[in-house]
Amino acid sequence: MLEGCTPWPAETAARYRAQGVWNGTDLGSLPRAWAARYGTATALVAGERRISYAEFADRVDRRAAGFVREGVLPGDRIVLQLPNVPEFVEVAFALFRAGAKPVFSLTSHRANEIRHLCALSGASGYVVPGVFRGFDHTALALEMAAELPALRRIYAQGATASGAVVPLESVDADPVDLPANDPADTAFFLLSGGTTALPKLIPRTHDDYAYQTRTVAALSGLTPDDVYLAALPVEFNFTWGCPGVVGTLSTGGTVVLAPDPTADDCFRLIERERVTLTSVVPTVARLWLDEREWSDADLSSLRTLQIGGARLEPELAARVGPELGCRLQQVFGMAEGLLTMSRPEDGPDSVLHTQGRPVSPADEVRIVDERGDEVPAGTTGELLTRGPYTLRGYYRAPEHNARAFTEDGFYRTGDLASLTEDGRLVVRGRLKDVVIRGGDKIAAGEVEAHLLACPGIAAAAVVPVPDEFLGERIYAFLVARADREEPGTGAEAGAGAEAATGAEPVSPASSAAPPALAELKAALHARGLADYKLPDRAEFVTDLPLTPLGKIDKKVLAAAAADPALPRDWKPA
Ligand code: OOB
Repeated sequence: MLEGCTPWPAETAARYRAQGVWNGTDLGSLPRAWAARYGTATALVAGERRISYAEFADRVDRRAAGFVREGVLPGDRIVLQLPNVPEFVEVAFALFRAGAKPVFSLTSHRANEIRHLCALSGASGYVVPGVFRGFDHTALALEMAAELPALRRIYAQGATASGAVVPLESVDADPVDLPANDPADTAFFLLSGGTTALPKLIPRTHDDYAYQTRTVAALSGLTPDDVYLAALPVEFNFTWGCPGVVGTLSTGGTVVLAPDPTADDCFRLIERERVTLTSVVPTVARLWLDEREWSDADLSSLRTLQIGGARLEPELAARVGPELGCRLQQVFGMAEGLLTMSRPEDGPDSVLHTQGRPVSPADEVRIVDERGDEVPAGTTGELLTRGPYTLRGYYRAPEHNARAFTEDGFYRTGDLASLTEDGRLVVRGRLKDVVIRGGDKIAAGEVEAHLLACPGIAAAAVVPVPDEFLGERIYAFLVARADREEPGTGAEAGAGAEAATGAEPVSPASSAAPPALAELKAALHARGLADYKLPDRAEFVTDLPLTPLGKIDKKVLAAAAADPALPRDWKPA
């Protein structure tokens, strides 16, 4: 296994193999195997392009040979940042074929995230979409290559060759013989939604991901007649493999790539391609339901709408069947592994009010109290899990791993949940310090670190605030530096805050009113933070409330964010 990844214990791995849970699949070999079975059937649709299974396998073979010619070696990490285009799928499988490990990045990632992903993974290559939605990814990639000596090649769509930049279209060569991958080895990296200031990388092995996609495809009853719409970004585990792109291709169905999840685009695609299955986050589901009233698109082909990634309100869940005319499947999942889903045979009450059962009989789920003791059904506690497709350690993160896993290998999800008597999961909340904004995960600590680096900020705490459309928005409580005037509170309180946080005294040149939200957003944007992480609201306070242990009391702050009428005169404990 790639150095820096944590294997399953030998006995556990042997058991999964003996049970046929892991069946020795090499993801890089799949396109050829699929082509042999499904040949001329349509594998991928994007706009007017239709790619058959045979063509897809040929393109993967040629690209894999192209990457090898560029010097890509087995074990190399390559950051992959492309939108929902066939090239994403081709490049991912070509890299699997070549034994290289793609690191899936979001197209919204900017310098802050990319620098970290490239540095942490030690990436030797970075695949970018050239200019996408007005942003010049090639220019950013060149900046990164100048900073990071290991980053030797930028593969850019639509670029001309120069220096480190290789046009992605030229990564193409006559197929060569390539060695098979060890199925137990890491195939690619997903990104963690994060709890810490910096995102973590999740190694997914050939065997574990093949098992996940196979299991979910079977559970969803997929057949070669199914048409899956990739409405959310393909690099999201939900879209890539629950059953998503990989599960659909594994069963001979057709994957339709949507440029974005808007109702306009997706309804048109559902009608035109006779889509049977798609997956969205609750925010998108709400947009679709609201748009449905105004649309005369024929959605009758749609059999199942999977909704997951964030809390789904039962009221919204109840609208899916009657208003979209399809079955709702609740999905609770994580890039780290564990997936729970409602099943076709589940009764309406369970589908509306629970997140279903784990997808594999080999999934182990525990709900524990603060002491780590298991709690009875119906009681809320932290969800811990281990199983054949749940990671045993983040990549190159030994210290974090020591906290994120129990001694016996259970992953501490940071989610609060309970189990029903019949083993269904009900997600109740979170322990982890994350904002889930329309399905995007934002680690509070990451935003706080950037806020603290902005001029005029002495202390920062980021909390979620409930929002009708996005589920949650990002709310930042800020303490201005002493030399900044604070509206309505004066400089005295600021001085107290400075003492509390140990902020450096600043030069008189910076004495001014605290920065406005727009100014802060501009400063964070200039620091290279992805836009979806920018605070939606910022409020200046004189102090941050503390728990008896001296930590910032985020419960108090979250309550205050949700209710402007609550007093802000908390005293540090
Ligand atoms: C999915 O994956 P991630 O890695 O972006 O986020 C995982 C976290 C979970 O730990 C939980 O906090 C939250 O997202 N979450 C949900 C949820 N599904 C995920 N919270 C409440 N209700 C749900 N149904 O989000 C993901 C990966 C694969 C499939 C589906 C979602």
